[in-house]
Amino acid sequence: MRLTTAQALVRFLANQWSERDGAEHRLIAGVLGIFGHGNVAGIGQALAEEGAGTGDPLPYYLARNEQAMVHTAVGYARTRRRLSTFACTASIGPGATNLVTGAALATINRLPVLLLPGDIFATRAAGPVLQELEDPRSYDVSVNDSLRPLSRFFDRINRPEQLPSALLAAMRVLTDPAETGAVTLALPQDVQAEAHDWPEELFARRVWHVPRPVPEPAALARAVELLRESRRPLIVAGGGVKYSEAWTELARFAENHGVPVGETQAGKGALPYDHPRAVGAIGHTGTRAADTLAREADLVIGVGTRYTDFTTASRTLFGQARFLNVNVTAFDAAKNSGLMLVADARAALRALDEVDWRADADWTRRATTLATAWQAEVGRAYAGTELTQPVALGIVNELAAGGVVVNAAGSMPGDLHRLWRASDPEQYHVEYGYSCMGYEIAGGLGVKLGAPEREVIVLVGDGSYLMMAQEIATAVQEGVKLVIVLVDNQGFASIGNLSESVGARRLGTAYRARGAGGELDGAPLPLDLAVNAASLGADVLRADTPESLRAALVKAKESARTTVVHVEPVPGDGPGAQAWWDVPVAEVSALPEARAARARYDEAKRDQRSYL
Ligand SMILES: Cc1ncc(C[n+]2csc(CCOP(=O)(O)OP(=O)(O)O)c2C)c(N)n1
Ligand SMILES: [Mg+2]
Repeated sequence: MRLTTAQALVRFLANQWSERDGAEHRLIAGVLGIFGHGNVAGIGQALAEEGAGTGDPLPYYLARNEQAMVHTAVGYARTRRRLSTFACTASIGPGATNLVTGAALATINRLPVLLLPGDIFATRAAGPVLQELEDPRSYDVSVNDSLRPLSRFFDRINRPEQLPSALLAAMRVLTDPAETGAVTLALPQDVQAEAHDWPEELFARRVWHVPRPVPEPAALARAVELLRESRRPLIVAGGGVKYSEAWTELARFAENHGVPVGETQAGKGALPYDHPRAVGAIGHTGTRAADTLAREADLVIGVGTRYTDFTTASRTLFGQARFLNVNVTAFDAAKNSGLMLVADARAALRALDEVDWRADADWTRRATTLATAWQAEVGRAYAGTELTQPVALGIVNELAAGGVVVNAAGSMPGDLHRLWRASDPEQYHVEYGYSCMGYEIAGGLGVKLGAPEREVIVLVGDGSYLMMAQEIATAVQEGVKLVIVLVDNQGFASIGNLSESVGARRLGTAYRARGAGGELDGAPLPLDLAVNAASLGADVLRADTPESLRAALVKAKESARTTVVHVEPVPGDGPGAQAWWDVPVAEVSALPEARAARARYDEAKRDQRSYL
């Protein structure tokens, strides 16, 4: 079959399916893109020829920023439990390098995305091409090589003949739960347009079976032994529980064996907040219940977690525990010198559930008491007559039943992790692997594309909004409705507080004009982000009291259009961090507050463990 390389690529992608538990899904749901000379005549032409409307196998979505389109693909892939994703086509040069942050985010979060940056001439016939970065040491380098360390598979298609094997490898990695992440096929613009005779079989319908690896019997036997020795076990539920859709097995295991369950950001909602074994968020942004138990536990059963410093409170939690790590990747299962149970979360929890063993009844009871006390604290933080951030989150929480809340960076992820009452496993979507400012709206668009039946409520700080709000235009273009709650506190509340705590005097963390003395401490900037949102095509409502926020959210939910609710919260915090986070402080300084911060730091650092 004689087609261009780009036409063959598009036709191949339209015929790829994933399968797990007997259900098939389109592996590539569509193509997000921005055209330029590196892709318009290749992929652009191919999509136009194959048909790229919503009724076609590969609908095309015009995005506003290449980084944002990776966020959209990630939001979609996470919502679809990694069984389906988008391809992202970018032009040469800046279009391609704009993918970099998105690629890192996808790989860190173990979420599949297919990146298709245009690349410089394979023939080198007309180099240097517009936007080409030349490396004097080699012509075999382009800016796309910056995607190599961020991609779980990277290939450059310098000849059409290379395409089939590259495509098969790309699909394998996208659908492998242990390997998945960003997958990049760099596409020289001349090769995209080049014709070739392809074997018909390349375009056959192909189904990629997503495995559920079972635990190896010997490893399972070792795990059972470890369980039997434990009296005070604690589960850390991570994103792997959700990707595996293992929440029923998690609940059953926790119930049958009396094991309390703490949750990471990616795992939050694995159990409903009021499940008798749920103790809520764990780690630096954890609940007092989970963090207290973490300090006393004799066994931590990590399920699908990669144990970031937020989860371990920079290795100051779990001081008395041994680790049993259920993970589909050996890399994560081996962390903290844990006993490795390399397996799918659902398969492993089913196997472990067979064991005749229970936690001490006192331990299980104590977990319940602590969790109940924490819920009372959440109730107090959510109640209030003034519109503080926790009160605003409480109102969103109350009105988000059956929906999804989306967030990523700033002061809200911590508050959400500690406070949010997740009623079902789909409800909580906080990107905290990369905690990337700007993920919120673009990622929320992907969430909504993945779960159109759900109300998607995006929470975004003003800092994040200013970094990447433009996908509101894409949502409007697609008639995809988002409710966006823009929490405007005129700067970086999170980093402002962090700055103060490390002796950095809040430098450069508030949105202020340069003042008379030459510092960034002048008048507040005259920004009106509500007007900005309206200019992108959203409906806009403003709220400054709990009542007006509730009314605005009700109205936004009733509307069919993307609506931004602009909130300026009054100062007021909920419960703060219950465990430490290691952010190194200046060892010498002339500033007294920095010296005091260093003294506090040295003190806290003593609790850090090696987990060897
Ligand atoms: C792309 C990116 N740059 C920088 C950071 C570091 N950072 C984390 S939170 C934050 C401020 C966020 O401000 P805003 O969205 O207004 O949230 P707030 O802290 O005010 O709640 C910054 C700069 C980041 N997470 N992502
Ligand atoms: Mg802010």
